[in-house]
Amino acid sequence: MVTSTAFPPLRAQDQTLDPDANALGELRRSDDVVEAPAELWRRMEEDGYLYLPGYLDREEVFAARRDVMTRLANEGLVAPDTDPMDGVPGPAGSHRVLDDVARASGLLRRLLYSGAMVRLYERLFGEEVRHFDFTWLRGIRPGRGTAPHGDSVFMNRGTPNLLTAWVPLGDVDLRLGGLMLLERSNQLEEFRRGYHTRDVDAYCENDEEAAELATTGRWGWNGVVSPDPVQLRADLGLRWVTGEYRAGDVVTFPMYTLHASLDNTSDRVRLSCDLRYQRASEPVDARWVGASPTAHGAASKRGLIC
Ligand SMILES: O=C(O)CCC(=O)C(=O)O
Repeated sequence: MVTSTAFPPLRAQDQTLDPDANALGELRRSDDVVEAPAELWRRMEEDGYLYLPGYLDREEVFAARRDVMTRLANEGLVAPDTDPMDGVPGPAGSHRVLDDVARASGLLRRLLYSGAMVRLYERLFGEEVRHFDFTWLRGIRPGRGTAPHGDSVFMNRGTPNLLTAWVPLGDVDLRLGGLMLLERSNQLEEFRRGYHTRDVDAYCENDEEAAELATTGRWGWNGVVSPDPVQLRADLGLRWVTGEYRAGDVVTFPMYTLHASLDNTSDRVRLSCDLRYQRASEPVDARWVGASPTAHGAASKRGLIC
């Protein structure tokens, strides 16, 4: 076995990732071609993602981090009597997505939705762009990271040409645990025809739980492609790719790339956000736009005859 020497043992969903060089690798950087959209698209299609280290201004990222962490300290998600920049976990154990905090932070909104970020997506799409108004701001406490999934199943009611940006709000080392992607999984045709056509907010009208699924925010299915990142990778014969991220890095990928995150094996909160850009001229998934997006709430549920 040729072991990937770049990494110590890495954990995801409480499992140790296979360290074989055919199973685990480092992200390919594309900061060298960031001004060249044709080459960016070629790599995005080939690898399933673009990794742009140092794309954003580090000081602007840290300013947004301080603002957000201070707000999290007020909520008890970060320990109140510590330097909020350290991200020491507080007494509130919630894992909720912090869209309301993102909305309240002008510094974060400016970082994500103006300047260099907008320029990146205008360059990629070659025309005017828009973003979802919902921001998946995450304060991941020590423990499991995010389970493997594609973004399609959460946001496939608009254009298929949707891009996610994953932005670490601070340096995210391998213990804090950042994004991992299944390289080339965007190319899996059988997933396009199956998994990626599903919708976490759809339910079968003849399901015995239909009334509950229609009227509450409860999900019939959580969108996870597999709870087991080791088996999933082995079944597909692809590689997980990941790395140590620094404030200023951006990873962007289509909604067909399967991804997850490493477990947080540190004693700190990992702060990051994921957000979405698309062409302004293309249809948008109504769940994620407006002053109060309906998100996965009752108003977003769709009954199907199945
Ligand atoms: O940051 C994470 O843990 C998950 C990120 C993610 O799922 C995404 O960017 O779509």
